[in-house]
Amino acid sequence: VPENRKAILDVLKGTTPEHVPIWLMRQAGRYLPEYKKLRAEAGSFLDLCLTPQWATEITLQPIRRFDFDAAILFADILLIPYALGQKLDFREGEGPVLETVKNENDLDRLNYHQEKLSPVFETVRRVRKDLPNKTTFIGFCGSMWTVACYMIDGNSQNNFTQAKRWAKEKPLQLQKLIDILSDTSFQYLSGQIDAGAEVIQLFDSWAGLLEGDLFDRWVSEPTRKFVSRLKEKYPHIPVIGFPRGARNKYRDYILQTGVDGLSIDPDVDVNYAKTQLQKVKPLQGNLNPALLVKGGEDMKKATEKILGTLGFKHIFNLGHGVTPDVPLEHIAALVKIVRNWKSG
Ligand code: 1CP
Repeated sequence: VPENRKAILDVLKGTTPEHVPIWLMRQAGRYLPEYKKLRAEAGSFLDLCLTPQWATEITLQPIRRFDFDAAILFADILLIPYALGQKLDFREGEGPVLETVKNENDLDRLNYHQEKLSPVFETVRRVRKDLPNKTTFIGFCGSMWTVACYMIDGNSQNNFTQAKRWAKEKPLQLQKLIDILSDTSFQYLSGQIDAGAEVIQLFDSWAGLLEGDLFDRWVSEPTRKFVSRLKEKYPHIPVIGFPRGARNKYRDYILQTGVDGLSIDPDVDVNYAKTQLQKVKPLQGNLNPALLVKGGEDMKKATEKILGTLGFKHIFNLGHGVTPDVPLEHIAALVKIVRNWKSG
């Protein structure tokens, strides 16, 4: 096997990889003792994201420990609202809190300063230099709808009541915000790609809050436009979309948006995934994060079911992020099962 073949790029480009690749969403973070140590030293999560020395180290920690097929940039989807001038606070044990955007006036006051994010691009350059050749480097941002949710409601505590109200009752106002996010996220991802990101993942964590026409309008359509803009400038960079919780809309999403790969949550039935989604594009994900906590036979069986059904046109991953209570040896066991799997 040539050293510079990247299994993840193979899958996304429609070539059969040497092995089923694996990485885990939120693979950098609080389940790792070496992360917790740096987190305590840094004090603030934002400082951790915006100090290249720290962010580089944290991006590489899970690669050193588990030899995943991809590294994902250590950053956060809320850095865009931060660069737009919204006050952002990460409270210990509580998650992020943003100042809220309430009306057109607040929208007019948003002012994007990409230089606030220049440490992120420096991190990308450093990570790319230090990564093994076989490891793919994934850059990311939040999708427009999901970032809008946080900007409008401030946090996830109230189930994004206001954002859903904007979607139904204030479409012009929401469109204005979506357009701002589309322009700024495009510049931000261009910076990541120019600095060395090889694949982009769009996290649409709250896509599942919308159904039917509202999903089409605020998830699929902005994503389609955004992906086509990225493709025009960077035709060779694969894009993975993750409209978490999209249920029966996953198929519309994969048919309409132009993404190169689709990440699926644990609620998607694996046989449905094979017949209705994987026929269209390669897939990623699906293993329930709770099974990684459990480990043992249950994890093994579920993993082999996914491998046996989705085979080599799949990037192995969880259906959502790693939880902080995961035993490290379960991750090592999972990587081993996936790496050694051969189709029957
Ligand atoms: O592997 C990695 O850790 C990569 C870096 C990464 C990514 C891809 C982080 C670091 N955050 C994200 C994406 C992200 N951030 C999403 C999309 C994916 C998902 O649905 O989980 C979302 C919704 C956020 C917003 C966010 N940031 C939350 C969720 C809050 C909520 O209530 O909705 C939280 C807890 C954060 C903080 C955060 N971001 C990342 C880490 C490691 C942490 C924990 C910070 C800490 O150490 O306290």
